[in-house]
Amino acid sequence: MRTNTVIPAFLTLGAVACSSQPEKAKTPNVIVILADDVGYGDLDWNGSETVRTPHVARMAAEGLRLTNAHTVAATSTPARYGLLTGQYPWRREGTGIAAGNAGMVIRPEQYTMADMFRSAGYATGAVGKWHLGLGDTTGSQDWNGRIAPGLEDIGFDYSYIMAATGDRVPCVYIENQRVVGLDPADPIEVSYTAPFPGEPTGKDNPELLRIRPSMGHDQSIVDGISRIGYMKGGMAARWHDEEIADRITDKACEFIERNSSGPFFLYFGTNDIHVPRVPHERFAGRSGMGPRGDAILSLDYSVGRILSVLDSLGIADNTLVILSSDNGPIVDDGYEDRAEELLGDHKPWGPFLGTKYSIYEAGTRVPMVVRWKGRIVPGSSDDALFSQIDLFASLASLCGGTVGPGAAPDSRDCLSVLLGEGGGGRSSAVVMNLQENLAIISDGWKYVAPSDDPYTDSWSGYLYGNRPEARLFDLRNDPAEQHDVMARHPEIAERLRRELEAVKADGGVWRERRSVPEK
Ligand code: NG6
Ligand code: CA
Repeated sequence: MRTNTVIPAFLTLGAVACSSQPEKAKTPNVIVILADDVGYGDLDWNGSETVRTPHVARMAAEGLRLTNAHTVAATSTPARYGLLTGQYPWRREGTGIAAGNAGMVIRPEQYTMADMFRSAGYATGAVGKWHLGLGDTTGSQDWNGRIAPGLEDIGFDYSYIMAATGDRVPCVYIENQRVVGLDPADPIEVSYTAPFPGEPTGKDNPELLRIRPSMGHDQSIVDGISRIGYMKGGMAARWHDEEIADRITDKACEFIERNSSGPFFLYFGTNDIHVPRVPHERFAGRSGMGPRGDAILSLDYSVGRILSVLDSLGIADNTLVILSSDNGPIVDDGYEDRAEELLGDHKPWGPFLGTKYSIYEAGTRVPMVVRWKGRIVPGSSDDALFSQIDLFASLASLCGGTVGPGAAPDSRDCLSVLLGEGGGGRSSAVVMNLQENLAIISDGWKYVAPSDDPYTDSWSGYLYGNRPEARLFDLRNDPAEQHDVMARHPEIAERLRRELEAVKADGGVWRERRSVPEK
């Protein structure tokens, strides 16, 4: 149900002006801010009292909250794959959590959201966390030259990225497919199979660490933190964790400034609040919740910078800004950062069960705030079902981009929901957990397909939520998924099971994209 607080007078006036002076509306700039591992309850986007995120709160007050929005997967790579290609990741092999030296998960033959924006004449940029592979095949990248294929080949004119995650090597920034600040006399080597002889690791040299791992994360040491994977060399190019948020936010803002005459599309993946959580000293110790809470403050700062650069350039009323997360929250994700101990009353998962990795709601139900000044009614909200997979077709519809046959096969045009104009949303959405088990959500019901994978992780205790039997949850009356109502509503379960089978049978293969028009 859609709720609007006030309909501002300028919206009505705008409509009158449009009808008396027919003029083709300028298509808006679009910014997608995709935060990392931020849960439904992690931001003050709906009056949270346990965390203060004033910039996010402002964005929500000036825009729309989609309170039933899902990412397509409970981990990063498949969620991002779905968002940028409009294809469910479980249709493709090799879309699971990518190593830092993975080859391109999205193949250059595929038509991406960036291609779609290019087809509409947009300048396109990707800044921040990437985690969708680079180069042709795993391990084949030339980290010391031009890393190709890369983002230019899938529609991005500009890129300034971290190859994978904060906790995976190589720990360097890559601008337009070249490592930034690399000294040719100190080349980079990367391996995910064997350590480099003589190079310290977290496992063998814990005395060199400033943060200790709690699980894994004991390979190469970069900036005093041991990571997943091994790297050698490239000392001058290595990032400092405290500076990541500032660096990538600067680059996002610079892209906006360079392209302020528009139209532009910016995909901004924050590093916050993924592990290792090492926010700048401006935020360290400020949340009272330790580094995880401090990283939320850092994320809020980045959101604020983006909003304020739009204001200062005078383009806020011509820019659609979407803030969401790639997957649900996790408290201990592998470093001893006291996140569990300092959580207090804060509930990263909101009213839902599970965490990142889980088939339960908290795995994929994420915050989503949409702001477009002068177009979206301030302070509005909608609980219509929305999936990030629909951003592709919805934004294409908004911007006049081409979605050719075979492109974005799972994406549906839900623009009216995205803009707070109602319309009901999609009839069902498929979500996936770490083990690639599926659930389908439809009309307030959730059918979880049976799986022999573990219910919990024996090592970490993570609640994956797999069960050998199928289950049905009534999300409207039982949002925390406490009661399996399969026995009470077998006919509803059967309807959803069939719907899931139909989605799986439909659009199973991706086809080559149409030729992408030159800009
Ligand atoms: C896991 C990592 C976790 C995180 C995750 C990917 C360990 C023990 N855990 O394998 O720390 O990096 O992968 O997170 O190594 S994601 O948000 O990018 O999907
Ligand atoms: Ca993530």
